Parts: sequence; C-alpha cells; structure tokens
Amino acid sequence: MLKTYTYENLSTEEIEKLILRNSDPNHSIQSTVNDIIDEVRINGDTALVNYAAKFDQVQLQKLYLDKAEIEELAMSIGREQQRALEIAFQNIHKFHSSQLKRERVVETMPGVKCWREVRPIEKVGLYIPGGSAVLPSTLLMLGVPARIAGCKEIVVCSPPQKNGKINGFVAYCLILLKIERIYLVGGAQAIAAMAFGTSSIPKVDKIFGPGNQFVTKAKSTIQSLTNVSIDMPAGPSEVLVIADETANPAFVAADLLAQAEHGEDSQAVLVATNSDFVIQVNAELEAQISALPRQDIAAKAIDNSYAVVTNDLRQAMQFSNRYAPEHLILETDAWQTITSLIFNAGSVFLGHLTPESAGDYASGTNHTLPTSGYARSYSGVSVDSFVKKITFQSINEEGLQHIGSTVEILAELEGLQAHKNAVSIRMK
Ligand code: HSO
Ligand code: ZN
Repeated sequence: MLKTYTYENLSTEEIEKLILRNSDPNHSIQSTVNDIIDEVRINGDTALVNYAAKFDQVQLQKLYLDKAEIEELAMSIGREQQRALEIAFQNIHKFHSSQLKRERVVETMPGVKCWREVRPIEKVGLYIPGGSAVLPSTLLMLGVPARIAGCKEIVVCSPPQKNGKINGFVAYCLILLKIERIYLVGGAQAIAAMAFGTSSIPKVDKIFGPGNQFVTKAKSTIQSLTNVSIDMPAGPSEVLVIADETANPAFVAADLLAQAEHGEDSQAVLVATNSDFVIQVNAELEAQISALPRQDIAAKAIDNSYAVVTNDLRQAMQFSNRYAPEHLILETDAWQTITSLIFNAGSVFLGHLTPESAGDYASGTNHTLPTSGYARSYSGVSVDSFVKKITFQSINEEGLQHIGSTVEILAELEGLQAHKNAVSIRMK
C-alpha cells in the first residue's frame, strides 16, 4: 500500500525530504567504488578477472566474446523475439535519425561568418546492466544513437552470465548494431576499465548507460579523476504518475508496478487529484502484484514509494516539477491542458493509452534518462549525446574592417595587448 500525503499539509521541508532519493548518507558506496577503481587502474585485466570470479561467480578465460561467439548466441533466440527486437531497432532508429540537423551559417557582420558543425565522439563506451534483469533494450537505446552519430569505436561492457557468456537477446542486438565484440565486465569495474583502459579493454572518451548505485557512483567518480565524460548520473529508475478522476486505477497500478519491478530501490509516485482514487489504486496494486514473478522486488519498491493528493492538476504538476521525475505519465483526459506546465521531466507519456513500457522498449524515444532529480538540468540520451558541435568562423577583409576596432577596444580594456596586436597587425 502506498503511504499517502496531502499536498497542502506538507511543509517545504517535508516536500524536500519526500523528493530526495539516491543518497549515500555514510559514503559506503563511494568507498567501495573508490577501491574498485584503484584496483582496476593498477591491475587492469587481472582485477577484472578477479571481480568476475567474486561478483559474477565465473572464471573467465578471456574478457570478451567475438563475432562468431556472438552470432552463435544470437541464433539461440526465437524468430518472434528477433522480430520484436528488429521493430524496436527500426523505431528507435527512425526517431533518432531526425535528431541530426545541419545548422546554417550566420553572418554576424558583413564578412564575419560563424557556424557549427557536428562531429562524432570517436570512442564511446556503453554499459549494459545485467544484474537481476538483463536489458537488451538498453543496448539498442545506446547503440542506435551511437551508430547514427557515426562514432568510430563502440565499446560494449556487460556482466557475464555464470556460463561466461551473454544472453542471446543482447547478442542479437549486437548483430543489429553491427558491433562485433562485447566485453564481459560489469559493475563499477566496467566503468573503471573503460575510463582507464586495460590490455583487453580500450579506453574511451565518454561512457554511457544506466546501472545500480555502484555503477552510477563509479561514473561520477571517474569523471572527476580522468578526462572521460559521462552521459548523466542515471540511478535507480523512477516514475511519477499524475491521475485525475478520468483515470483507470488498474492502468495506473500497472504502470506503478512496471516501475517497481525494476529494483528494490526504484520509486513509483502517484499524484492524484482525489484520495478515493488512491484507495482504488491501492486495491489494484494488491490484486496485480501477487501475479508478478518479481513481486518481492516490486513490493520493496512500493514500500519505498508514496502517493500525494492534490486539489487539482495544476497543483499535481507543481509537485511533479519539484520531484523532476525520470518518467512522467499523465493519466487524465485533460493532458493537453497541462503539458505546457511541465518544466522538469526526463520523458513524458500522455493519456490513458500511453504506458511507459512503450517508451522503455519500442516506440522510438530513448529510455536512458536522468533520475534522482537530475531532470531539472539534464536531458535524456539522444544523438546529441554522441557528438560534439564544433564552432567555425571565417573573416574576410570586409569582415576585419567591420569587427577589428571592437576587438581592439575590448582587448585594451582587458589589458591584453597581444590580443589587440593580433588584430591590428592584420588591419595595417
Ligand atoms: N525503465 C527503464 C528502461 C527499461 N525498462 C528497460 C525495461 N527495460 C529506465 O528508463
Ligand atoms: Zn522500465
């Protein structure tokens, strides 16, 4: 059952507390992660083999699978499943292809031309989680935009299964993406390996992908230790559902549970415009959860979740913007009247027939999204995440006449004579 709060009765401090997630109060995660990072940096492949034995219970002979091994694994899955992965691949490809746009050249003054050109990040590292659930969909969500961007080297890491291999669905996605190798490394050690490089694993320029709290902490740590950047701090998954009297409590409960089954630390928040609706959703949660294979995980996540009752949709949106959810679902007939009020959210699902699951897998949008309130300042992964936009400029004689004295004056007022000279010497 969801703990229920009334929005109007909550103080600012209480709201702050409610919206806080993914904290590491005694830094225990940070200290474990620091140890793993050091170990991988110093001992490279040996450390990775040891961690595979310790965390994945597998003795690895080599740290990767090559093309032939990947193809063999991919053949083990059913045709229907291959087809579903192909359709997801196509939709994600279609949606992300529209994100690469050419910008025009801007003449800021006659003879002064400025523009931006897009170039791929050369080496990217994709982390595909494989803990309690293996997520081939994440490989599509990261691999497709990397391919569209034109990244030269795509390094994929995922924890090995107990047989020292990967799951056939992940293998099939590798084939769709034309990626010929996968590294059998998981957790914080995978992030460290891609950040520093080891004998087997290439060092990359940017690391992508969701993961548990250790993976997320490792990503933010290597960002400060190296010149490798990361997509975003993507922690435990979360959803916020806004529902009014037009919503179907069974649909709402199903959406909350879809979130809850991700992990014990996932959060599913319901913001409803009346308290009776919350009671109906609670009844549905109870009825639906007992049929779920992952009910133990979902139940713990529901314990870690809550409902907020507001007076109306506007107030509901106010709470949602403060929470800044990774996923926001608007289960109301009136969704069109409130979308302009959304300021902080990773990805939004509109109306009664748009479950988050559609976006998690196959509609085309990306499911690698900012969690833990980072939707206030980060966007989800897109083709943009895999490119740099380089500025160019070109000035001709006319341009130099137009802009020269302005630059000279500004250089002088900053006391930077050499800057001024670089212009003056050309104007003579
Ligand atoms: N909801 C997850 C993505 C996912 N769901 C993968 C199922 N598979 C984070 O957006
Ligand atoms: Zn999901």
